[in-house]
Amino acid sequence: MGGRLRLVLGDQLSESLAGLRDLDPAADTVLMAEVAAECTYVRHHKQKIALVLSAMRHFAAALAALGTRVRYIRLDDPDNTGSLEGEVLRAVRDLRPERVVLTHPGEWRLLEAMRGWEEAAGIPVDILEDDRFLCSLHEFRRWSAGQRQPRMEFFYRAMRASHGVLMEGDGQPVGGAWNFDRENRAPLRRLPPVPTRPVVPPDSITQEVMALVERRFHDHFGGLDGFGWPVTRAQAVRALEDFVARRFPGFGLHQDQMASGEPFLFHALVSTSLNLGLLLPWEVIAAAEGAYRAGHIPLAAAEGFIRQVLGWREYVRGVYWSRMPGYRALNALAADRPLPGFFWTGETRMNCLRQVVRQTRDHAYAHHIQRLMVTGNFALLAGLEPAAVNEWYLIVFADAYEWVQLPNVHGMALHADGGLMGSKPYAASGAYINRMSDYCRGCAYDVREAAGEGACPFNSLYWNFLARHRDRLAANPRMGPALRALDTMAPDRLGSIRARAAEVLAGMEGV
Ligand code: FAD
Ligand code: DLZ
Ligand code: SF4
Repeated sequence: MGGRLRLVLGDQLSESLAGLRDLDPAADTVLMAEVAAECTYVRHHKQKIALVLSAMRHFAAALAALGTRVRYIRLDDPDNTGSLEGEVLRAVRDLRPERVVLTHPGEWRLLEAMRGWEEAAGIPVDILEDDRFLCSLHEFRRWSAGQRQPRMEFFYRAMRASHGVLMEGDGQPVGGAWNFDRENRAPLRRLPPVPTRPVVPPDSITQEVMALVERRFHDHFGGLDGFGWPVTRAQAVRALEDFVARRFPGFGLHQDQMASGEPFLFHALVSTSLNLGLLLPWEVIAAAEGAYRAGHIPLAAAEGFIRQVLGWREYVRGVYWSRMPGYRALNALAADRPLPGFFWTGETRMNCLRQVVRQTRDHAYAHHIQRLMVTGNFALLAGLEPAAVNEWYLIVFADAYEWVQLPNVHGMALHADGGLMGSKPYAASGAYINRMSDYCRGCAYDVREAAGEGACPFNSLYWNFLARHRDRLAANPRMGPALRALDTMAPDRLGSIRARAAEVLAGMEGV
């Protein structure tokens, strides 16, 4: 054939993708391949596999409708080799292209594999930069090299200024401050009616994929009932519009809250579409800034949301690519306990964990504070082994890819990087969960108690965590108030709390 073979991965579904630019429809072929290796390198939630494969099929059909030649390999094609490398080599053999064009993948394991493809294929393989982000990896490295500690807040301010987002003409942030987070931390009191989540009814392509997933991956975590993620760009754009119109006004105030039976609250539900490439981050940021400037939402809501997309999302990607592969192996707190079974079953008397695990099983979704302060906080306090916790997070969420999952879990939630990302561990007792949710009201444990059989496990584990890591944490001025509270506790009291923690840890499967 000559021309170029252009591989598009399952999370590279953007028409503007670097690897699709300057495409010659007469000579080039786009390769997209559903392969067992990508569906099973961890045992992804069924909804994640269905989402990726359905979105891939829709994207391939849209490309073909534009006149692009697409070689689409289905999972159940009898000749499917089972791996991306196998499919690239098979296509090179069949089509004899001059070169292979790839766009930088989102996971380190795949980039490592791709580096060997040139030799295996015997033709040049170009790996192009993935420029669907606002900060290139090169820019991130340059920025972080100039920082004593590469903290997100300073990165975010630099991004606001350089991209002119929520800025006044004189170079000052709109509203006179960079951060309005205080206004976004209201405790849960009375919840106003929550607008329903927009569900995209599965079309025939999605239904076919769902049946395939049930057949091939029936023993993977989670269920497919109620699958409603956008699988095309048009659906993703509509879902973003729906968020801006109906849920954005409540986003800021309720951002950190958790409520039984309300898995989605006022959240945007755009991470699956952003991470697949159906939406691009600057579109989402422009929609948020536009809603504020039109007077539709308060500044605190717009700023809080933009900080997540322009700040956190870009920052964690920079951390991932500048620190891998060593990052994943760090274990600063020497955590080594196995993951308890209730992370999969939800069978625990701790109502907060039961609610979050069950909603994750049903929807492949939990919002930020549930991920950080319920499952993440428990894993931190109980000293669960980072590798097992990371794998759980990569499996259970529909939006999980290692570039975004790993820094959030390893760095933010587990503090396994020793404080590179978070200035202090996000360790909290049951009091935090009680303030931000209604979970404790329906719990078998007493959130006011730290010692004794019926005491909330988060409380004893919290004090035990502080005592266990006291020397390390003492070096951190932000831990001062918590450590002072620990130090002024009567020794008997601390002894009975730590005895309760030991009981919880010893019988963790039954807590
Ligand atoms: P909203 O709350 O409405 O936020 C809007 C958008 O901001 C999100 O869609 C997302 O793109 C971005 N965002 C918000 N926080 C972060 C963050 N910390 N890092 C990166 N982007 C952010 N996000 C993922 O996309 N994939 C993951 O695998 C993932 N794992 C996480 C694990 C832990 C322990 C924690 C604390 C956070 C994790 N996040 C992850 C970030 C965040 O929880 C999700 O992006 C968010 O819950 C997705 O739901 P939403 O679209 O309704 O987000
Ligand atoms: C997540 C995923 C799944 C489940 N399946 C495929 C697939 O069959 N083919 C493919 O090209 N990509 C898939 N993906 C997305 C990749 O795993 C993703 O591109 C890498 O993890 C890099 O982010
Ligand atoms: Fe969770 Fe403790 Fe509250 Fe129960 S009492 S819901 S375990 S924080």
